[in-house]
Amino acid sequence: MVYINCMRLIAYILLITSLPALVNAEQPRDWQLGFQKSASQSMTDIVWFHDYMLLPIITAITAFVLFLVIYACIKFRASNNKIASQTSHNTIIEVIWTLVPCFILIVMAVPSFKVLYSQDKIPPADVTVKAIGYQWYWGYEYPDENIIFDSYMIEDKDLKANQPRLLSVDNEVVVPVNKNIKVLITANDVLHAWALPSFGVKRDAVPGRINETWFRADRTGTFYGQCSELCGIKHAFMPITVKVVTEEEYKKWLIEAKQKFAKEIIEKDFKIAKKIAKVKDLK
Ligand SMILES: [Cu+2]
Repeated sequence: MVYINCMRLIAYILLITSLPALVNAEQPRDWQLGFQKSASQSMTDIVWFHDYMLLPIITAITAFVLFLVIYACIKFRASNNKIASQTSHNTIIEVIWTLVPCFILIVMAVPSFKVLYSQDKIPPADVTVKAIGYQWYWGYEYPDENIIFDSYMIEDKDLKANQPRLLSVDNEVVVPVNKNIKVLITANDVLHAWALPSFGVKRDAVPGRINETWFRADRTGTFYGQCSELCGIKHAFMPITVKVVTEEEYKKWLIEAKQKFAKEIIEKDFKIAKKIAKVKDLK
C-alpha cells in the first residue's frame, strides 16, 4: 500500500514538473514554471545551463544546509547538552568550507561564460532591425530596406480571437527563420529594454546610445516579449511581437512593407546634412 502511494506521489510530481514544458508556447502561460520554450540556440543554451547546472547545484546546497540545520537542532538541543561545548575552531572544516564554494563557483563559471560570450559575439547579420523605445510603444526600422514603422499594443476591446492580451501589437516585426538577425536597440526618451524570452534576448534601450544584440530563430511562429525596464506609467503596455516566417514569406512581406512603411524623408535628410556640412566648412 505504501509502495503504491509512493509511486502515485512520484507520478504526480513528474506530471506537475513536466506540465510547463507541455503547455509552454511562445508566450507566458498561467501557472507556468521555468522558461518559455526556446526558439534559438542561445536560449537553448540558457535553458540547459539553468535546468542541468544551476538547479541541481541549488537544490543540493539547499538540501545539505537544511540537513545541517535540522541535525544541529536535534543533536545540540539544550535538553541534551546541559554543559555547552566550548569548541570554536576546526582548521580542516574551515578550509573545506572555503574551498568547496570556490570550486562550485568555478564549475558554474565555465559554461556560464561560454553562453555569455556566444550571445555577445554578433555573427555577420542577414537582416538588421533597429528597435527604438518610446513612451510607450516601440518604433522599428529596417535600415537596409528603408522601412520604418511604429508598433502599438492592441487594446483589449480591439483584440481578435487568437491575439493574446497585453502582448499583441498592430505592426509586428517580421524576420526570416534560420537567419542571423542583428537588433540595434535604442530609446528616444527614457530607458526601456527590448526583451524576447524565447530567443534569449534582453538589452537595455538607452537614449543617445545604440546597443546591439542578435538572435537566430530556429522555427517559425509568433513570439512575444515585453519592455523589461520600468519606463513609466504605461510600461506594461508596450509589448514586442516578432513573427518568424519562411524566407519566401519574408520576401513577400518586404515588398508589401516597402510600400506600406516606406521611409520617405531620407532624401531630405541627406540634403539637410549636406547643407549643414557646407555651413560648417564655410566657418
Ligand atoms: Cu518601456
